[in-house]
This record gives sequence, structure tokens and C-alpha cells, in this order.
Amino acid sequence: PKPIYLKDYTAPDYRFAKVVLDFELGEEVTVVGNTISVEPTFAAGGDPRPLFLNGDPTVELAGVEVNGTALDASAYVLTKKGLTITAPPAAPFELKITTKIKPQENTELEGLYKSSGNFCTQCEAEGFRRITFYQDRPDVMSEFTTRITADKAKYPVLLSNGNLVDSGDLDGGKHFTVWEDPFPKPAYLFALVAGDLGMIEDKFTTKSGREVALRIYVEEHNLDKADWAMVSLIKSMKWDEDVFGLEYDLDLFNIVAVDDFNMGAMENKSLNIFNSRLVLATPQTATDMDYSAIEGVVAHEYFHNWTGNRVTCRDWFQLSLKEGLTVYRDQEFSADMNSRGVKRIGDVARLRMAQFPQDAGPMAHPIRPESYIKMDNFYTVTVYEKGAEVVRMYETLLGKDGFRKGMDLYFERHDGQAVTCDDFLAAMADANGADLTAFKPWYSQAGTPKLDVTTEYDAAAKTFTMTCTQSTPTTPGQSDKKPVLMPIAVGLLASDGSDMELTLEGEAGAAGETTKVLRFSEASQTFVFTDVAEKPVPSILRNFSAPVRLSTDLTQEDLIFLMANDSDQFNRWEAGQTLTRALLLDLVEKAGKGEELVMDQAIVDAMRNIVNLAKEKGADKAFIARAMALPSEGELSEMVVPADPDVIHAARDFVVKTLAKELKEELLWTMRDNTSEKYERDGESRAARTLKNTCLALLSYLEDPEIDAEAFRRFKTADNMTDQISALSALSGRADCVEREEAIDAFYEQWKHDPLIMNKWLGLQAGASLPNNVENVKRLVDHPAFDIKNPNKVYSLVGGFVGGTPINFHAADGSGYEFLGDIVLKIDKLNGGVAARMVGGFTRWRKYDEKRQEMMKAQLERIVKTEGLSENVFEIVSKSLE
Ligand code: HT7
Ligand code: ZN
Repeated sequence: PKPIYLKDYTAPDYRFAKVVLDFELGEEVTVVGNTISVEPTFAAGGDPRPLFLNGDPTVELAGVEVNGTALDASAYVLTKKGLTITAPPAAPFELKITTKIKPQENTELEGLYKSSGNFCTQCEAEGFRRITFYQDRPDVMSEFTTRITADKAKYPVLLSNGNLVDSGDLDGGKHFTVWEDPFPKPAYLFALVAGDLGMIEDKFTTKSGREVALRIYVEEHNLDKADWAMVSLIKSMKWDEDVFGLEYDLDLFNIVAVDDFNMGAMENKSLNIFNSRLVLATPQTATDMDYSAIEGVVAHEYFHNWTGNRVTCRDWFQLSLKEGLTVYRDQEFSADMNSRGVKRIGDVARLRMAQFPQDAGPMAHPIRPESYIKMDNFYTVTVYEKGAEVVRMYETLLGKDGFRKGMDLYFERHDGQAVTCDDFLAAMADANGADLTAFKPWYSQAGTPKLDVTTEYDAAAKTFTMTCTQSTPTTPGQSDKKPVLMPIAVGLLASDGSDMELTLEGEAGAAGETTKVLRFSEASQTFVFTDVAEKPVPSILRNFSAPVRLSTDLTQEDLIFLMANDSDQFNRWEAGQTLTRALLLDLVEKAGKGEELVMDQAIVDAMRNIVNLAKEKGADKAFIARAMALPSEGELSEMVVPADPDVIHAARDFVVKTLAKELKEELLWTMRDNTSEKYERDGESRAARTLKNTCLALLSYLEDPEIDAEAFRRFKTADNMTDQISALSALSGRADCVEREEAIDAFYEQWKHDPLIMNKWLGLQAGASLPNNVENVKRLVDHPAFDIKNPNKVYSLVGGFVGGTPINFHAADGSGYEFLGDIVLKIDKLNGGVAARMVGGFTRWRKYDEKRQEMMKAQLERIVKTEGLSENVFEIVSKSLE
């Protein structure tokens, strides 16, 4: 397969002004009529230019007409990749393509496919070409009209984008609907749903008085589970008006939940299609985390209506233009709806756990990639999460008002267009009269920049000097890295823990300013704070103001001080993480050498102080729970070369067990004090629940029969899924405890009718740190609760195994690797996109010890040699081997 390059972009030769689609949905064959009003974009005269329409081998071409006349086969060329009309008319013309497809055989879940007996679509990034031949690229925007015909009894609901303009019954038990979308859109935003679905309905009146009907379609038996998604939608619509002045633009907004979906959800114009796990929730069936995910993803897809749909991407290299921006927007929404600091901590933890490793491995790419073989492989944490960090940096550099001005100008300039990341940067710069040239490398450079800060206090001059140095490590294909403009938010703490007022040399100090944003853009720069009355403890990179790896000269004492006093919640958490990370890395080194492991009492005391904060009135319990969590084995393995998962596990296990032993009384007390009689869903109750379950998880490390019994009792009496699954999780890693198996079986019996809950059941067992857990996972592959065709099940079982327990996936005998190699090849025959996501478990093979490297490499070589491999898996595996 050949890569596609950003540098080769050229604008399309033909505009598609209007498209009329006609779907005859059938059980055996679906026939698609596609009538396009084509207009050449090049000047009249000269040679005719061929019109290339993307296609797929699964699509059968049944007819091509130009201006009502069937084309002779000599007038076009049909290949596996598409259809070329060799010499189309030089003036505007009507092109009609008829195709036949078999959605019921589509296991890739791209294009038109069936899920639980219903028809649905997924066209981003390049799925539309699996429906019909088309210029399937985001810079071709058209007005779509869609007519759907289907059996009325089987498919009473027929939906597409835009407004319903006609409907009626037909002979033979069929019926039809016609939908018109007045907003020009690229084909990736096209959607169709036909099925037997129930619906809940609400409405929203926009600030300018438009009444919008809001409908959520789910299977009839799930109708009681869609309320939270509706609440989340209404909150999102209001928030986008309040914060960005952005209103919804049609009279109808639909969401449809489907069980078989490759990703989370899809922002098709006015017809969002969702993975059912991101719609369905009741307290008994969904955890607090599920509720947050639903709130965030419903918002994300809704926000795309402006950032993605009204203004879209010129080409797929610009994906972060819509995804980074929309993730930033959904993060801000969730921060406003919940606890801002805790949300930020969660987002940064995710970035570090998933994106930093990607940026340090063979798949490292800039947020605006320069080439791809299969676009689906670039829906990555880099494009999404690092992309969101880049957007956040504009806000930090320009201020909230400056950022809003930039957004307003972006929409003013580009509404209805397909544009680039450079256009976004230009709008931000122009709206603020700012020079953002030094910011550009964030789009073109891969790799996580390193930021090193050293400090010096001059008591006589009352100055505090920060020397900042930056460098970005080499990444595949990019050795020459430029310095980037990064905002470094800094505070200085006085000895009483209060924030000092700050004045930066060469700048007029703003009265009362206690956080300064340094504009750091050179390889090395110094910043001097003046009038600093006493030696401060600096709080550096507040709120994680740039996505970098920070190292400082802060001492353990400074970090303990920051943990207790920093007014920046993120940095209070970060101080604890830095402290425990240093301890863990030291113990990993000792464990590797077979030395005795000794706990640092200062850290036990610091943790005790954190847990004891829960006793204070008004304590932020969600924050306390976060602060109690230690850096994960995965995070540590990024910092140890070569990484030995057994050694890392041993060191971390030692620290967690020691903390659990030392803090047992405090943990028991806090767990019981935060146990409520009855489930409530308000913020305080959720925070208390998180804290209680964090205590239980820690206590379970004691391997104490009394704790096991308590977990089992909690499991049996839980009145909500958060508590039930937390108790089950506390038992799931306990090898020789009788309650474990009993609880796993009881959970299965209770919930086997609910596929979403079965995903949790599979994931929990897959990730358990039991000896030789690969055997359990292999057994679960054959269990009726598993279905290899369903992405959610694969992500839970296979993803849960690979991401859950380093000691099992990286088992020294290679059994974990063999399991992954085997199953990736099986999945790949059905769904290359899902297989590619799973094979990512091997990508960082070079990080491990020699023996593990060899075994992982052998699996990659076996996979890449396999005949008929998907382009998706080929791209990931071949890049991993480079
Ligand atoms: N924009 C959506 C992307 C998406 C997708 C991409 C590739 C394959 C399947 C997919 N399903 C959805 C989701 C979003 O970011 O909002
Ligand atoms: Zn998105």
C-alpha cells in the first residue's frame, strides 16, 4: 500500500453542488442511486480533466449516466480504488451512479452496515466510498437530499441528515422518507439509519428563539436508559451558546444508539450515531465514570456542529483542526459541569498514560500528520488529546477573552468552508494582534518537548530567577527539532503557603497577579521575578500549561510543601505524583538489582495527610481520591530502560501494600465514613463514592480475609453499578480467595442479559493481575458473553488484557504475546480498524528487555507476513518494525 502525503494536496477539479441519494434497502441487496450536479472548477477550454470517484471493491457498479445517457464502458475506468470518468463534459453536468451493496455482510462497520438488525452508517473517514462512487474527501461539500425506501414492518424508523420533507407508504409493505440537508457538507458527515427503534423526545429553544426537537433513538427495551444523554445534550446546547455564542442551526437534532460501532460516536449533521455504551445509563447499570463519559461525548459530538461541520477540514491531515478543538471544548464543558481541577488532572493523566508513549514510539506523529496509509489509524490520542492541549495553549497565551475573539474571527472567516490548521492559527493571531509564528512547530513536530527549569533566589537583590531550557527528542523521520513557543504558568509561594504577588522584570506588574504566564520560545531563556521578599517555593507549569515533560530542581521538602499549600489544584496533585514517582523509580532500580525495598516514611506521612483531609468540612473528596492514586505501572515503564514489567510490578506492589498497611486505620475509617445508606447522583455523593471505593481498592492489597469478606458484602448489597463493580474489582485480583469466583459468577447471572454490562465483566477479568491470567482470557474468548465481531467486546477483553496487566501480557514465557498475535489475525479478517487498534500493544516492543523484544518482534514479523492483511494493520505493524 502507498502512503498519501500532505505535501501532495491539490484542490479538487470538480465541485459537487448537489447530491440526491436514493436508497432501496433490501435483505439481500441494497441499491443506491447517486445523482450529482457536477461543476468543473477549472477555467473553460483546454483538455478535459478526468473525474476520479473513490470506491471500494465491496461496491458493485450497476450504472453510470451523464446527463441522462448511459456511459459506454470505454468512457470510464473501474479499479479497486475507484471509478474514473475519463473525459467528462467541460460544462456543468449531471452524473448518475447506481451501485449495489450488501450491508448485512459488512463486518468492517464502515459505510452502510447492519447492527442488531438495523441499518446504520459510519462514513468518517472514508466510509462513504463503500456506499457509492464519490469524491470522498472533506473539501468536497454538497447539499444532500436522501430518499430511503424499506420494509415498513422491519424498519419503521427511516432517518437521514437535515429536515424530513416527505414520507409515505408504498406497495408491498414498504414505506419511504425524504430528507433534505440545507447545509453543504462533506460525504463523511452523511448518515442513514433504518430500524425498529423506540424514541425519547425533548426540546430546546435557542437564544434566538428557534425551537429544536431533540430525539434519542434506542432499542425499545432500552428506553428507560436514555434520559442522561438527553440531559447532557440540553446542557451542551446551552453551554455552547453561553460560552461561545454558538447556536444550533436546524429544527431537529437526532441521536441514535447502536451496539456495533468502531469508535465512540459520530457527529453526522443532525443525526449523531453513538456507540450504545455512550448513551445508555441508569444508576444500576452504569458507573459514575460511564455517566461522565456520556456527558462528555454527547457534548463533544454536539459541539462538532460548529467545530467540524459548519467549518470542516480541507484534508484529513487537518483532522486535529476539528478534533483537537472539539476535545478542548468538551473538556471545558465537563470542567464547568463538574470539578474543574479534578477534570484537568484526569485529562493530563490520560495524556501522559497514552499520548506521551505514542509520541516516544515508532508511531509518533505531529498533531498534523504528514502522511498516512490508512486514515483510520490517525484517529489517535496525539491528534485528539495533544491537539486539545495545543488549543488550550492558545487560551493560556491569549487569555479567555483573546481566545474567544479568535474563535469569533475563525467562524466569521470560515463558516461553510473546509480549512486548515494554519487558518485557525491565523484567526487566533489576527484577532489578537499577536505574533504566533513560534507556535507553528506544535503542528509539524512530533515528540513531547522536555522542559527543564532551574531556579535561583538572590536574597540581596530580592530577585527570583528561572532558567528554562527546552528540547524535543528525535522521532521517526524527524531529527531536526525547533524550539516551540510554550506558555509556562508560574506562581511563587511564600513560607506561609500563600501566593506572592508577581512582577516580572521588564513588565509592569498587574496588581494582585499571582500566576504569571511566561512566553518561553527560545532553546534557553531566563525569567526574573523582582521584589520577591523571601525565598519562594515555585509552582511551575500550573494547570499543566503546556504538554511537556517537566524537570525542576524542586526538593522533596518543596514538593511536600506544594502538596499541602499550592493554590493550583493541578500542581498540588502533581507535587504528590512527582514525589511518589521518584520513590517508585528508585525502588524499581533496587528491585532490579535484587536489593531490599525500604519505604520512605516521609511519603507515608504525606499520604496520611492527604487521606486525613477527608475529615475536614467541605473537603474535595474527588481530589483526595485522585491524589491517593500512585503513578501506574504503564507510566513507570516509560521511564525505565529497559523496562522489566515484573520488576516494576514488584516495586509498585510493595509501595501500595506498605501504604495500605500503614494507613489501614485511616482507610477503613474513610471508607466507612463515606458509605451512604442510599445512592444519590449529586456531585458530593459521587465524590464520596469515588473516595470510598479508592480506599477499598487500596485495602484489597492487604490480602486480608476480613477485607475480602467486606468487599463481598459490599458487592452483594450494592444498589448501584459504581459500587458493585468496585467491590468486584477489589476481589478480581485476589487469587486464592473464595469470594472472588462466587462474585464473578453472581455478577454474570445477574447481568448476562445486558451486553454493555457484560463488557465490564469481560474487561475486569481480562485485566486482573492473577498468575497466568492469559488462560482465563483464552477461555473467555469462547464464552457466550464474547463476540469477536463486536468492537466493544474486543476492546474489553483483548484491550483489557493488553492494557490491564503488564505482568500477564508481558509474561516471560511469551504466552500473552502469542495470544495477542493470534487474535489480531482473527479480528483482522473481520475488521481491520479494530485489529489495528489491538495490534498497537506491540508497538513499543523496543522498550523492553532483550528476550521480550525478540518475542514481540517475532509476533510483528509473523503478522506482517500474513497474506490478505488489512492496510490498517499493515501500516501499524510495518511502522513498528522500521
Ligand atoms: N469524528 C468521529 C470519528 C469517528 C471515526 C473515525 C474512524 C472510524 C470510525 C469512526 N467513528 C467515529 C468521532 C469524533 O471524534 O467525534
Ligand atoms: Zn470528534
